[in-house]
This record gives sequence, structure tokens and C-alpha cells, in this order.
Amino acid sequence: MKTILDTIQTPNDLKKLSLKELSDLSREIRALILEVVSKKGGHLAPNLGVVELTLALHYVFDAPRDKIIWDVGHQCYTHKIITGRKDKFSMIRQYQGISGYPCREESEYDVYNTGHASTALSAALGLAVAREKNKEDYNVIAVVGDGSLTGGVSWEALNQIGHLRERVIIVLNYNEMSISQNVGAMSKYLSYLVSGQHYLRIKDHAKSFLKSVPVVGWPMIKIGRGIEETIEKMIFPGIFFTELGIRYIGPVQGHSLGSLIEVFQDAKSYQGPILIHCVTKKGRGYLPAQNNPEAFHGTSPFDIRTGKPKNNDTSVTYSSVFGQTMVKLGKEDPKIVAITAAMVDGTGLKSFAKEFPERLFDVGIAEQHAVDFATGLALGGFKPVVAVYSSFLQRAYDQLYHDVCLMDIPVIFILDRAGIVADDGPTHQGVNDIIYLRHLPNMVVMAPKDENELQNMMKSAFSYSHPVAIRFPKGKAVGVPLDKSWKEIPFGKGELLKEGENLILAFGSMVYPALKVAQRLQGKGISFSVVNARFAKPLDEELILRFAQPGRKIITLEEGVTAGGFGSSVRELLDCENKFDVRFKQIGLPMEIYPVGKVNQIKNMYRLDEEGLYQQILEFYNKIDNES
Ligand SMILES: Cc1ncc(C[n+]2csc(CCOP(=O)(O)OP(=O)(O)O)c2C)c(N)n1
Repeated sequence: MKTILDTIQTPNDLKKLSLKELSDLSREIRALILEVVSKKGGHLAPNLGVVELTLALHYVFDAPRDKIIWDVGHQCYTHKIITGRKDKFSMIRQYQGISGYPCREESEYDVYNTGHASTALSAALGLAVAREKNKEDYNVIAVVGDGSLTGGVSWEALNQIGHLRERVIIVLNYNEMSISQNVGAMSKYLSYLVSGQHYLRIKDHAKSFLKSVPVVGWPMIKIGRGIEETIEKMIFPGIFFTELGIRYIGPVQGHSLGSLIEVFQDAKSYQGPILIHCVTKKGRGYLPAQNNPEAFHGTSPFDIRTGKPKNNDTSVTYSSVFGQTMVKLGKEDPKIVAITAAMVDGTGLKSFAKEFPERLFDVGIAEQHAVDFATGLALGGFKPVVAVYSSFLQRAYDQLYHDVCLMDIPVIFILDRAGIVADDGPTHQGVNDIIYLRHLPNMVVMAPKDENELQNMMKSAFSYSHPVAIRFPKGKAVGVPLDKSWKEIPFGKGELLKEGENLILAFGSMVYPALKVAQRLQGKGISFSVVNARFAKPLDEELILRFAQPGRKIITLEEGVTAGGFGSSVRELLDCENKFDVRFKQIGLPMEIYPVGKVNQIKNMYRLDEEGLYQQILEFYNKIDNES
């Protein structure tokens, strides 16, 4: 039987549907999302929460002429399904499939590539200003979640949106959740607007209210504090935004297609910036996700009937070892505090949060603030550990330089998801951190070969009295036993694991593969030492230079971009010590945009899996031997 979804090739087809048909379509789309994500994994709860909102937007606006920008972009599945990618949807987040985020290369309906939070408002304002300057006429709509509104960039944008007063439509997708429960004063304010308020009754209220507000210079109602302020908020909900110069409309029932369509239609004719506060439920329509939106924010494949994960892999992960080590360290030292930018669970800090709720700070999606907040805590005598994903720390680069490193403040940075990251695509690859950290003055850059070394590195880092970054990959650790008592990692010292003639110098996740490759090469009569570098900065110069003898081969391995990376620092050392007669090769990742895929697929593509490493080293070895 033909479904309504079968009739939808472009958003234009939506415009022929009745409200009832749109509502039926929302059910069909939910079922499709659920079916695909249960098999392939992906962002379930955020997407189930915005089905009506997306349909209403595409029903009212004329994409791609009108520009819809999705903040983070993890909630774009319905958008993809109705903008010509329904047939490819089963390949979402798969190698050679489609991206799980908006992707300009995929479709003209994807206006702006996203993946990191809080960028949509700035981009929308930029487009709106360009439109005015070009004397064009289209709508610009930014869809932003309440979680993403905690990011500083969003506030920088609101500041200018209220100032310039260009026509920008902000759809605030309010579901009280970031990945976990949303945090912060703004979150409380938004929830205040929703609680105790009657939902906007569109016909008899919003239209007249909109008309009554002049575009420029509307009167600022200034009444006192206390009870008057409460009355004011009741009469003019969202006064905070209004006073910034942004018209506030809401709260609107975010699953009522009728309400959404009416509000969006009204917003279209408004001649200034407008924020529509839509209240949605994460996981809507699938009980396990509704009841546990955090677990279903991003999920691996699961059984639809029970909501239980299909893969019950209970392997130890780096994040879990980090978390349990934090608890251990926290018990020993009451000055240790942990900071996360909205990733309590992802970074493994849940058990620390449970054990020491007053020493865990979730700052919201605010990596820049997290870094400076940690700096202040350290200056005040605490020992802050900032747990963050490698790719998200990129946006706090100046805070690392200006605030942490120039003052040489001992903050510990735990960089999870460093290296190749599965499924999420280019925005989430943690392949740049060695580069952006290693030239910062005073910064120590480390990577453990396994989870046991991770715990010892964490303990040791507190004794270095410098900022320290420790990077490790996502997921499953090596599976080695954990030392019961701490072992100090000597500052700046590598570890010689295998003796041989030439040298493989491996950093972090590349150490065990290096050992395996060296064994295989041994079988061919090719002799390599293997050193676990432990530090990309400072380098163990003494150890490296011991191998830097004429004609010897030195190969560096890293799970990161080579340009300016770990191997580059070794090359610089050899160069500055005039060791030109050493045969040197740096193995890692090229500087390019990696495709979506599983870690093994991407490693295989770039010859960073064991076989690829073996072949690369062998080719290099044979080439040098043929030359000489
Ligand atoms: C800079 C940055 N930090 C962290 C993340 C990880 N992250 C992805 S979605 C998300 C929560 C977003 O919450 P919200 O915007 O409210 O969207 P919802 O999932 O609730 O729909 C977070 C923290 C990110 N994408 N970007």
C-alpha cells in the first residue's frame, strides 16, 4: 500500500497535504527513523522530538529558497527524509552512505554544515545581513536547542541579532535536555516561561500581540522588581528576549502541527528578529526513548521491542577507566574537581558526579568557559580536571593559550575521542589535538598506550605542575589489568618496549599495533626497536637521539594529522640536532576531510590499520635499502 511518505519527493509535496495527512506522515516518519536507527544506531531521541517541528517548517517555508540552519544538526533526520534522501536514509552515518548531519555536499537543502553546537544563530544572522545587502528576499530560520543555547557563541549572536534587528527567525527547540538534563540559569528561565503559563492560544492571542508590537523602538516596559516583575513576565512572557530586541513568541506546543504552522506563518511576515519557543519532548512517540532520553540521545543498535542494546559489549573503555580513576583520585584528594561541557556521561564522569556532586561542574555546552573556569579554580587552590572530546576543545584554543598556558596554570585536560571517530563524520574527528596543543608554551601532551598507563598518567599529571593534556581514543581499551597502586610516569620519558636496530616511535593508540608490526618485520629479518613515546611534548630527546645514528631508520606513528603533529616534532628535533643522515618517516593521517564510516574502515582507507602500517613500513624500508 502506498504511504503518504511515498508521495513526498520534495518539501513542496507537503503543501498539498491536509493537517490530518501531515499528522499521519509524522507517524510514518517516526516509524522509519525508529526502524533505521534501531538497526544502524544514531541520534534517536533528538530526531523523534522534532518531527512535527520539521514538517511544519517545510510546510510553511520554501526551502531551499528559504534557508533553514540546524544547530548541531543531529536532529536533521526528518529534514533529510523529506528533502529527497528518503531512499538513502537506511545508509545514514554509514561508509559511502549519507551523513548524520547537514551536509552541503549532499543536498541544496542543507544550507550549513554542522556537528558542533551553537553556530546556527551567528550563521543565520550573517545570511540575513547578506540578504539585505543583496536586496534579496528569503527567510532565514535557525533551529537551535535549549542545550545549544548554553554555548557562548549563541549569546554573542543574540547580542548582535538584537542590535541589528534583521529578519531572522529563531526556532528554539526546548526539551529541557542537552544530552543530559540541561543546566544553567537560562535553562531555568526557559522552564519558568513554560511552567505555570498557558500555552499560547494562537488565534486569539499571538496575532494581535504581534501586530501590537512596533518593529523598531518598541516601548521598553520598565516596572519595578518583585511582584510587578512577576506580573510583567506573565503579561509579556519572554521579556528577556524582548528587551534584547528580539520578539518572543511562546511557549508553543511543539508537537501540535496546527499551532506550529500558524506561528511559523505569522513569523514569516514579522519584520524583525523573532524567537519562537517550541516545547517538545525528546524521544516523542517511542516510550523507551521518552523515558530515558539521555540513553537514546545517540544510541547503538537496539531491539525496538525492549529498547535494549543489541550489542551487549561490556568491554572496559578508556572513558570508564578515566571515570573510575577520577573517583579514586577524588577520594585521595578533596581539592580535585571535574569539569565537563555537557558531556557528563560521554566522558565517563557519571560515577564521579554521584560520589562528589559538589565537585562536578557541568558548565553547559561551553568549552571556552570550561577552560577559563578551570583556570580560576586552579588559581583558587583546586586541582581541576577538564574532561572534553578532542574535537570540541578546538574552540577553546585561545583560552588554552592565553589563560592556561601563558600563566602556566596546572589544569589537566582529558581528551576523549582523540583520533579517528566512527559514524559522526568530519566534525567529530579528534585528529588535530596534537597539533594545536604541542606548540602551546608550558603545555605537556601525553597519550597512554593502554588503560593502565592512563590511570598512572592521570596520577602523575598532578605532580608535573604544568598544564597537561592526556589524549585517548573512543571506546574499548586494550584490556590489560590495572595496577592496584599508582606507578609514577617520569616526566618527559618514553618507554623502550622492544630492542632492535632501527626505531618505531609510537604515540598512544599506535603502540600496540607498532609492537605487532615490529614482530612481523622481525620474521622478515628486519629489526626495529619499539618505543612508547608517552609524551609528544616534551619529547624524550635523549632516547630518540640514541637511535639517531647514520643510516638508521626512524619511523613515527600517530593517530592524528601528520602536518605539525607528533612526528613533526621528532623531525624538528633531528633537524636541529643536524641528524640529516637518519632516514625518517612520519606515519599518520593526511590533512583532508575524512568520510563517514567505522574506525576500521577509515583506518583501512588511510593504511593505519595493522596491515596498512606493516605495508607502509616495509615499503619505506625497502625503498631506502634500494637507494643505498
Ligand atoms: C561544541 C560542542 N560541544 C558538545 C557537543 C556534543 N553535543 C551534541 S548534541 C548536544 C546536546 C544538544 O542539546 P540541544 O541543543 O538542546 O539539542 P537536543 O539534543 O536536546 O535536541 C551536545 C552537548 C557538540 N556537538 N558540540
